[in-house]
Amino acid sequence: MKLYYMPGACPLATHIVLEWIGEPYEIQAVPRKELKEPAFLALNPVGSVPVLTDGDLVLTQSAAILEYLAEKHPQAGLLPDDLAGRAETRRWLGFVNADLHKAFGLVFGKGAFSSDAACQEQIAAGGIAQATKLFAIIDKQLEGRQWVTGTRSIVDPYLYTVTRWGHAVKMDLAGFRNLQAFFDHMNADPGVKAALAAQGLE
Ligand SMILES: N[C@@H](CCC(=O)N[C@@H](CS)C(=O)NCC(=O)O)C(=O)O
Repeated sequence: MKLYYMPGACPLATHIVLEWIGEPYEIQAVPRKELKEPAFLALNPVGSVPVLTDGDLVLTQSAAILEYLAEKHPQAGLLPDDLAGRAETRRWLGFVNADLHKAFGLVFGKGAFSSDAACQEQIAAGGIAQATKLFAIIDKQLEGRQWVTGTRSIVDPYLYTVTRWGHAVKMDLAGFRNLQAFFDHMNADPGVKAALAAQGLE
């Protein structure tokens, strides 16, 4: 199994899950400029990471990759056995992948929407405002819970990754006590530490 990634970007979620699973895997950093070159586009025509290969299987899209890994390695307990538990996990995975991650797309990808600097700043500010609203919702969900759904799942590494972005862009997250406690315990997790170290992050 091989994970293609850029340091600190969304494949960090998959990387942490691979650590939690504990089976052998390889990682391959992809320089940003190579994402749009033919060799990488043959793996993912969108030109983005993550890509996970497993034998002949070439998988893209974080949600699909995370669910694939959880289903391939049920012993890791990262996707519940029961229907309602799986639905709840997918609900929060969708929230982080399709809502929170997308809000940060406006911040990191503001240049794709306008060439005007003032307009770009407005787009980024809109992304931060949206991310703040969404962090408030997940902070409430984390009240009394160590993990987003109550038990450790594929959602947690993804929320951790996106929360790192919030800190990286200097969002004021101090008011989100539960999110901060979640972030602190994830930072202390051996699998998280191993993935960060392998990506050259602190
Ligand atoms: N929908 C995709 C989004 C992947 C994505 O946004 N990847 C970013 C890194 S977090 C990327 O590769 N950006 C580089 C680019 O699009 O040029 C997923 O869920 O995996």
